[in-house]
Amino acid sequence: MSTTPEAVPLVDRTHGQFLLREMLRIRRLEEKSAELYSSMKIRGFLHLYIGEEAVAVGVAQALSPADAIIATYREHGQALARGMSMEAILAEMYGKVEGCARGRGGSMHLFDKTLRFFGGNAIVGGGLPLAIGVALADKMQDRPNVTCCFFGDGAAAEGEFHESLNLAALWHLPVLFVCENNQYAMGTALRYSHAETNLSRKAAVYPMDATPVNGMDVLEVESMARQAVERIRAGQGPQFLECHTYRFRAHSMFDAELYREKEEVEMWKQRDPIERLAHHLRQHELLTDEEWREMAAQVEQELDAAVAFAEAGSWEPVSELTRFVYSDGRVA
Ligand SMILES: Cc1ncc(C[n+]2csc(CCOP(=O)(O)OP(=O)(O)O)c2C)c(N)n1
Repeated sequence: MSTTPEAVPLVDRTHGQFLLREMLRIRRLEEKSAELYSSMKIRGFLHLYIGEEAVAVGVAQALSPADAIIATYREHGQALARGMSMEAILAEMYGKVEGCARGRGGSMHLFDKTLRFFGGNAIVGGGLPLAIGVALADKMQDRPNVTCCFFGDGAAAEGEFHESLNLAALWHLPVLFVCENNQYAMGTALRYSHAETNLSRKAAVYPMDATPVNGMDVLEVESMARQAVERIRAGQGPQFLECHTYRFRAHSMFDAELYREKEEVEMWKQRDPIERLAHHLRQHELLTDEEWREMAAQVEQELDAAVAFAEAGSWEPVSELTRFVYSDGRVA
């Protein structure tokens, strides 16, 4: 019997269903966030990750709790995949004290020191130099940790990208660069802002291992991320993954999406990472209809509980308003 990669189940039942559930949790949290935003429960900016779930979930599998993560403003998915609760995320977006940053950061600044999830960053490319600093600290103190930095294709056009990759390669830092190449920086397509649109090739000049990855396939992302992290732990220096992905929704809630054709969006929706994995698991009898329904119902329960938690949360009293504005001088 001939075996093609398609014909071989790449995961066992438990892990396959775990990956599917994780992606579904992100998808539903994001869809609910859009609803809550429209009803003005969530204010400020809101950038949704719908379509890109396989990247966060796949990469999260390769990291240990001691590793650090630095993300962008499109980071709800990474935070959830890292282990932050839906409650803490939603309460943060509501601006409630029970949020992961006491409601002071909001959607773009999810942060949890105990999870070593160091943001959520509103500045395009701003996470890259932070990742270099965290990784340098680990290296100088002989800790075997990896720092994983997520950023978009737009960030790869910033000066910080080049400075950070240069230092990571020069100092042989344990950084996993995860470029989420969804092809657009707000309304600017890659080809209008990058002379070299092959971002892996751009990274490889520093030099470091740079690998293109199908970011719509969670199994491929997990496998590539595991291999890259292994190489970092084996002392082979920084690694770069260019995950080709797509956001199904607009850049943020304020975006008329005039820069791309509906047909293009529809074409990418055919590659939906959740449907793709569900199909794969069904095909290999690793998921029944009953299990799929059960999973969806559990996610819905979790989401309802998180909304209730955020609704019931408290507002910071005005007397606390200037707290944390200046450091009290203690070293954390
Ligand atoms: C330094 C800086 N310049 C410009 C902006 C405005 N801005 C916000 S998001 C964005 C696009 C970034 O695109 P990309 O890095 O590809 O991430 P994506 O939104 O696609 O996830 C821009 C230009 C900003 N926040 N920071």
